[in-house]
Amino acid sequence: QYDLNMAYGRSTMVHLFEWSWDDIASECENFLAPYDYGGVQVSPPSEHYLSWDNVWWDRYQPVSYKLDCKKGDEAAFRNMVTRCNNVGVRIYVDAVINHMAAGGSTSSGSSSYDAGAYSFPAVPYSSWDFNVPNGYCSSPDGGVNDYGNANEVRNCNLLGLTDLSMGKSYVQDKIVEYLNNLISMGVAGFRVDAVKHMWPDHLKSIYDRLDNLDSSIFGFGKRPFFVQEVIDMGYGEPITASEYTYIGRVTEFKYSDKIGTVAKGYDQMKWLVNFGEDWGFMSRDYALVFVDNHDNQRNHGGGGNIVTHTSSKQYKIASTFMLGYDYGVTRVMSSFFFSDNDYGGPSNSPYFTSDGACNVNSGWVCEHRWREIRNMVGFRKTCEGQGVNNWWDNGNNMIAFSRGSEGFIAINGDSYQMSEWLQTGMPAGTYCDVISGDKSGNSCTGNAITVYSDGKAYFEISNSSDSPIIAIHANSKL
Ligand code: QV4
Ligand code: CA
Repeated sequence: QYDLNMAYGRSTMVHLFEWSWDDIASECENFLAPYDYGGVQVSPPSEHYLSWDNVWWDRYQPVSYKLDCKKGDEAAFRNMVTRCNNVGVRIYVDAVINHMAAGGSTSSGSSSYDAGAYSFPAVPYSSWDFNVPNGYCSSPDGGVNDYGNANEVRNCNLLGLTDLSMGKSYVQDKIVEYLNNLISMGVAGFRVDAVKHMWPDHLKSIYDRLDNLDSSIFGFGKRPFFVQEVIDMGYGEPITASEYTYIGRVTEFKYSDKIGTVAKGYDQMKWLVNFGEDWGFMSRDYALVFVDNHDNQRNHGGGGNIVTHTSSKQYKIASTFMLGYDYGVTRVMSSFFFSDNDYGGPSNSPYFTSDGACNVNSGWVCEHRWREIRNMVGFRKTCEGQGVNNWWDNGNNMIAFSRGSEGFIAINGDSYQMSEWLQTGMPAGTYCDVISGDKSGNSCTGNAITVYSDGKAYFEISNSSDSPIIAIHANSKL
């Protein structure tokens, strides 16, 4: 299912990576709803192996399907889903269903397990439910080593993680029970983890058996949304993203690599004129796109030219382009600061500065609160359904385009000042540039842009700005 089931006009989700359920509930109410975010991808809620040294990735090693993870228990999870839905913000659960834990003995809840013996009594799963002990994996050491062998990728243990026999109806029953339990609590859909490592027809039978979404929230007959994590960089592996697009959306990792390539200056911005299928990406109807994700921002999977919050100017160029342009479903990454790739993030809640950003001393980056990004989420909502028009570029790294006559954005990625009269396609009037400020009543806390009766406006963007972008839209008209 490809539709996000978001509230009217909303189309962007944010991944609040490693945020606690309580903090997400507050964020929905205080920030996401007022700034037009439509939903949140939350980290895996299932009970998991608990590392002693606070790594983030222990949550990708499930111990059971009880909702008892290190960022909150079931009561907190339910409370979050309800509070977010009440303000029109949807919850998408990161569903780790390909495997169970690789090792360890401590758990985030109270369940015991023995990964070495393929025993997870709290589900319950026993060794009969896994591929390796039953001879379905052909690699000598039971691991996924050869990405050129589709059987091995799907039937062996990814990173030593105990690989479930998803062809078994019992295993499918347990996964269906888990996902339906989440649906009954009001979640809107799923980010499905490690999809390359599962057979498309197994996933289809699971998806087909899921309940409709809660009709009191979503209306009648609504199906859960799926975005499936398949890292397909187009390098010729036998497993491709396209095998999964018939059952749900798929992460377009090439987008992340290419937008980073351009933002870093390794490719000219003028080529973004046809950013999408012409670049070898999947159809926009299936794609979920992002500038970076929790893995590729720390070299855990994917690779490519990735820009992150640590290069703020490049990151803002990439993010504002993504949110301004018309391709795919957009997901904003929200990170914590790290120097060690394994570090699991602050134990304290985020706290904020007077201008609404996260205080860097809190340890949380909160890219989703950066004015340039949050206001482009509003731009995207205003421009929903409008195509890209009035494209202009200087033959190099200055670009501009409109979304119908609802919005216009100009970006200066060159090393000299941009000073241009451009056709915006917008109705005449004075607009607030939502990159340099906010519309407040009838005034603008940033720069005002005048569109004349011929649709033209003057754009002056300094190359030395950390945010070399101007964006105006129908709802920023003064
Ligand atoms: C280690 C060795 C293995 C050995 C194993 C045996 O490296 O060779 O077989 O011990 O015990 C962690 C460690 C990893 C360790 C493993 C098992 O980093 O070194 O293996 O645990 O103990 C996240 C992290 C992983 C982490 C995993 C489980 O990124 O580092 O592994 O959680 O805790 C491919 C896939 C793609 C995947 C990507 C990372 O196609 O699907 O790799 N991405 C998703 C998630 C990702 C998550 C997983 C899948 C696994 O986005 O965050 O991995 O659920 O590209
Ligand atoms: Ca598998």
